[in-house]
Amino acid sequence: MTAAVGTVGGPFGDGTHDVRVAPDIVLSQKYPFVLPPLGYATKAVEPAVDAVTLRTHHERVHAAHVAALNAALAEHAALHAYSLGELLMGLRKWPAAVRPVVRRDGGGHANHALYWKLLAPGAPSAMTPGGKLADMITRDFGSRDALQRALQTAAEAPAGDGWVWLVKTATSRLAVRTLPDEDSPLLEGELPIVGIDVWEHAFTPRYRGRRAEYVQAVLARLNWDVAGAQIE
Ligand code: MN3
Repeated sequence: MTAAVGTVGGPFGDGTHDVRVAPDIVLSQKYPFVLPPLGYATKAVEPAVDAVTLRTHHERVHAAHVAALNAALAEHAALHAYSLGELLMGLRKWPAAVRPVVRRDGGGHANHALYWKLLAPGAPSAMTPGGKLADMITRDFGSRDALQRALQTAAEAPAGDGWVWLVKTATSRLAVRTLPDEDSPLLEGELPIVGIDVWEHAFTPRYRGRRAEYVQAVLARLNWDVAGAQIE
């Protein structure tokens, strides 16, 4: 996934995957926004996320966020100069009519793009956090296991539709957040590092509401290089 962006209906299952993905590939996109390719086969992250769920989620749900965002921004030419990251961080500055769409569909676009990158295809790896991120996890959580427990606990919060996040706060600390719907941590000026879409996946047949089990499965194949790249 070294190409900056893909197109709707872009390549699937081409087997290519580059873990050294720039953190802001999608956040730097400007109108018109495009759906990035997964960069791996839809079966490649089974059993954590099954192929049907992955494909539907990418081709329909994520694509719908992109289409809705483009449709709404078509009439707001003044916003075409801003990147997706700027649109989310500056939400309060935009016309009231467009704010809900930027929040829901701009957030949905950015959130899902990061989530796809964070899933490591192929056999579950023994990948662990490294570099600066590893140091920050030790400093702010004590250990990776403690971070995992915090993320699993956060996933159990009765947030309804939402995501569990590991963020870098404005004071450069790591923190776990549970945010509703498609709210991006960027709305509050916090940098997304790990984002786990809880709602849809926690209720697929494989998990049937066992959210902690789903979060554990995702973390077991998390691409920590991608997570680490978010703060480099
Ligand atoms: Mn989703």
